[in-house]
Amino acid sequence: MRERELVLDQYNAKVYKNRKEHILQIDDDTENRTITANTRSIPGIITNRGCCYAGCKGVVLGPLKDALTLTHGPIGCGFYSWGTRRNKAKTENGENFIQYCFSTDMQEPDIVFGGETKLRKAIDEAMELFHPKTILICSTCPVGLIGDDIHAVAAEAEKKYGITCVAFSCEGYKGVSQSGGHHIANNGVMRHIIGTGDAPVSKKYKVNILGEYNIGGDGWETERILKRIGYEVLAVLTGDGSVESLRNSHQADLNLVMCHRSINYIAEMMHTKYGIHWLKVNFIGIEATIQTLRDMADYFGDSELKQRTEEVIADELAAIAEAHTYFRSKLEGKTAALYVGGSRSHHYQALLADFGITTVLAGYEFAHRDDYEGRDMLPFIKEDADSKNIESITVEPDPEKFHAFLSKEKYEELKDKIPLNSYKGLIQDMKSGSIVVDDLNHFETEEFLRLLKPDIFLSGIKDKYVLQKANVLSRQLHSYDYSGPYSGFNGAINFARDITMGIYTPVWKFVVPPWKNHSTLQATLAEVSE
Ligand code: CFM
Ligand code: HCA
Repeated sequence: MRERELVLDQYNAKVYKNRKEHILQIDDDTENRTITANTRSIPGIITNRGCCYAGCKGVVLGPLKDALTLTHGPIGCGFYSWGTRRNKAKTENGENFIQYCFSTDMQEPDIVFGGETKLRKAIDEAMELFHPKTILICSTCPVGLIGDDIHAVAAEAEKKYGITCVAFSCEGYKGVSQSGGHHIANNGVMRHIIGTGDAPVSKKYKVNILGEYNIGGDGWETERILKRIGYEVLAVLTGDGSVESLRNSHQADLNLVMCHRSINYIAEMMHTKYGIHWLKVNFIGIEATIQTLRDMADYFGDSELKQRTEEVIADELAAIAEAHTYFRSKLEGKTAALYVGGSRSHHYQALLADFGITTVLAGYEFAHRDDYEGRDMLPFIKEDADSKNIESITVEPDPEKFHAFLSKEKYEELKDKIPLNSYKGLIQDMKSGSIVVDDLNHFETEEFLRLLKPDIFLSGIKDKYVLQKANVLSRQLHSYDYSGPYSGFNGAINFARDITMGIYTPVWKFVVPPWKNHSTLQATLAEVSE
């Protein structure tokens, strides 16, 4: 039996029926590579998924440094999303709210009698203390259940203070994971922020970076390389990003899409509304970064830019050559398992391959089928009650601001050469025999560890203890275990150094858990008095 069947066979009939659709073992049959994704987790199973509020507030909106993001709900939601995602930001124009946690701290009486008064008061207090130009309100579960009209309160605040105030109905229970929250955030940013500015931009090669959240400084490393070549980065969505820069982002010539899962909605809407094409990029991995830089140069089609691109690539490669060879000699032949929320489980396979590491298992917490199978299959995704619950907005071409950089003919010529308005799926890049799992749970993690014996397991805080207890090297691919950046040329070396340190310092193998030596189930009987 193959590994997939060995794991699935342990489930009862009902769970088996569900999970068999979410686990795939890649074989040579290229026809049969479909998977079920973006559906509800099985109650009682230990999943690593988060909620809709986490996707909206924590992921997409949280990094916007000049916006005061106010969590309307009990304090736990705001507290948990306070600084845990490592999206770094530098203060600009004196404004940077991301180190704060703003919450209405709802209590029982607010749930019973309504929380709008408290929300209004919180906005007044925020204005008095911080004078923000933008306030973003994010709802948590109870707000949706009691029906507070946060959108009306936001409209009032805009009038009262002359600011931008946008409300997001991203109650945690909406959708099946963080993914619904990404979509809700994309809709609000598109409706209320993008394209509302008119600051003049003059430079050639104007790009936005979409889906780069500057975890561990990744975005800074990417921008450094782009600037060396001569690109002007108008806005980053949303790592170290600002509402101010998003307002003017509609003037770009090209949108670079790093994490498509969290932001493909905006990329597509900006294409329709402003004519801006988007290019799927990957700055994780040496070869991937080189490919992306060449794709970008092909898009602009300028010979000077192409030459400058090659010069920078050669220079950056020379600077890391020695370290690359050294770490490759240490890591070649190792195997890895990757389990993160979305895009990273795909992106990091390129970086691992740079050092000769093979991926034997990869999975996403909340990706959709197109992330696994490629964007071409989008029309075949069937909507269900959960996905219909998340609003999809449509936009029209803007008569004044529409400005396609490529002619129709040029687009047709380029689209088969570079990933324009498209992306491949993770399954398409995985080797025969490897395993793909959607919404991997802790039971399956333990079982696949036993069967596949990967040298490294890259995932997150919720399962790292499972891995460490199994004596397997775990690195957190969400937070980078407080290291980074891992993007671009220098980032690749940082990553290889961290992995090498872990592999050659196998501390967990030397720790003997106390229950292996003696029984830890000890108790004393209380004396019974007569
Ligand atoms: Fe995109 Fe991300 Fe990811 Fe994501 Fe996330 Fe993240 Fe992630 Mo954690 S936006 S899908 S919702 S690349 S927070 S920066 S690490 S699960 S793989
Ligand atoms: C989230 C954020 C998270 C969690 C990380 C983890 C992040 O999904 O709400 O589970 O280790 O990257 O901070 O994905």
